[in-house]
Amino acid sequence: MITVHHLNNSRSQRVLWLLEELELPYEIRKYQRDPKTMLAPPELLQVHPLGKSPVLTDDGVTVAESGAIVEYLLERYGAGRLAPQKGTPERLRFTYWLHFAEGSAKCSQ
Ligand SMILES: N[C@@H](CCC(=O)N[C@@H](CS)C(=O)NCC(=O)O)C(=O)O
Repeated sequence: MITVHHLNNSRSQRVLWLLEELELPYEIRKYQRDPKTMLAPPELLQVHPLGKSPVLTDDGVTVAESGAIVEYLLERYGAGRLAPQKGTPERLRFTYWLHFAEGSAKCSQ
């Protein structure tokens, strides 16, 4: 079973969107930011040493970094959906926006 370790108001939302688009079954484990510091709770450190969200666990595999999670899900479950064929201009645009979303686009923390 895919588990999304989801922090409130975070990039983790993008992983949930993708799972919905792919119509995959998954569960959400929720974590709340500290209201003063806005940091993730220490429990997330037990899932991955970065202690940040999103983190995805699936069948004994743990994946952090939203871009890596997107690539993992599309490679394992996409069956050709959503990711254009490698070597095409469309794929380059896909790669650009994938990295933009976790790079230059802003997150609250
Ligand atoms: N590059 C990482 C960034 C992860 C990250 O910074 N997540 C933020 C939420 S958007 C977080 O967990 N913040 C709480 C903290 O740093 O304690 C990714 O794309 O997944």
